[in-house]
Amino acid sequence: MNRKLFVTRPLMPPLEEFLPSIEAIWASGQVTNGGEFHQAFETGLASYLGVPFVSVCANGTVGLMLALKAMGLRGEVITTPYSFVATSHALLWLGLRPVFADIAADTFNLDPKAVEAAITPQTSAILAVHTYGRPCDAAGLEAVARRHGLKLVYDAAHAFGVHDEGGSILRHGDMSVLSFHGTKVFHTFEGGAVICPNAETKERVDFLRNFGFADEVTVVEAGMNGKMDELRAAFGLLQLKHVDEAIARRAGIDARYRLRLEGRAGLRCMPLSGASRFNYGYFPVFFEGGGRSARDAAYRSMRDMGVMVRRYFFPLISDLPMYAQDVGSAEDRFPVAKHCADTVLCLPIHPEMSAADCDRVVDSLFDAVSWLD
Ligand code: T4K
Repeated sequence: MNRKLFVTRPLMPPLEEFLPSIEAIWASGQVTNGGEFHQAFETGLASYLGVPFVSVCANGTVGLMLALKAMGLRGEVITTPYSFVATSHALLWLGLRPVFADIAADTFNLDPKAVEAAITPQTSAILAVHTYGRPCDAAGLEAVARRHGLKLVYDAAHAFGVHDEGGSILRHGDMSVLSFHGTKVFHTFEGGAVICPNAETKERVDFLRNFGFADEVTVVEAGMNGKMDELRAAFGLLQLKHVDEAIARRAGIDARYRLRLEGRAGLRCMPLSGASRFNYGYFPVFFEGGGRSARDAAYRSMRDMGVMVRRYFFPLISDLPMYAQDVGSAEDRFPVAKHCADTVLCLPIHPEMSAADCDRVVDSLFDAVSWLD
């Protein structure tokens, strides 16, 4: 069989560029708890992202938990069913109740009108996701949050480096959270970051990620161990030097896919994002002709050909038995999200891919859907 083409591959800078950092960590003996690399990574990241206050942490899920905890939320939080399960899990871990609302067809993200309709007296916040890195309708969500006195938190796990006309989309809302998992455009093997609006909030998050210690003898609240160690911080610093080139290569793959796929009957590419700077982290196509059965058949057949496509995000979180809220079917409650979950197929996209790899993916897709012609 042909070499497998994975949906993503981690960006790995030349090893020799990382070795001096490893040597420095060995020499210093400071492996975690806010060492030099940790400080330098937070500073470098804030500057790269164009945001004032960043707290790096163990992973995106922990970042969500830290942000939600720092906001002191209670009761219900409105969120999207069309996401990776970590978005809702973070709420459950904090004893918050996820209440799902539908997404908008043009953004794949929470529809402000649906959010407003889901508000109850128990609602304390909105947890929106910039799915596939596509910016949410920030103005719409902000207006709903303001009208109802709600906090607005963004799960920006996919949104590293994405800008709209006003700058980084991480500036929107009360807080945003990035994931630096190995499958992301920018990664530190595992890792994440909480984007804070001011120094006070960053200090709170920093306490929370270090057991709640304010100093050696003062514990201000029940924090956790959410820290990032020196090796990963050093790797993150190095990644910052390479990520722009990686994003440019991803943009090339995206463009090639579009060239070959646009106009193909039955298939719809995710529309271009409208972001002034995008990161090309995912390349979802939607099986508008044939629906779920056609999508699932293509999923199996492409994987049989070594093209390891994924169905991000199927099933809907609200369809998982542990999240079922027994108030009607997803088709009725979240028709847009349900349609996306049933028809989406994410094609491989990462900086190691060649034009020939890209063509192999498209050929395997056309082969899989030839019966749609
Ligand atoms: N919010 C959102 C919206 C998210 O998407 C995520 C994570 C989070 C929150 C939570 O952030 P973290 O706590 O993870 O920082 C992956 C990732 O594990 C997960 O981080 C990610 N979202 C989610 C969308 O995808 P899987 O189960 O699909 O990963 P896996 O291991 O099947 O990897 C996919 C492919 O990537 C593999 O087939 C090959 C390639 N790969 C993967 C890894 C881990 C490599 O080549 N090397 C690797 O080391 O979940």
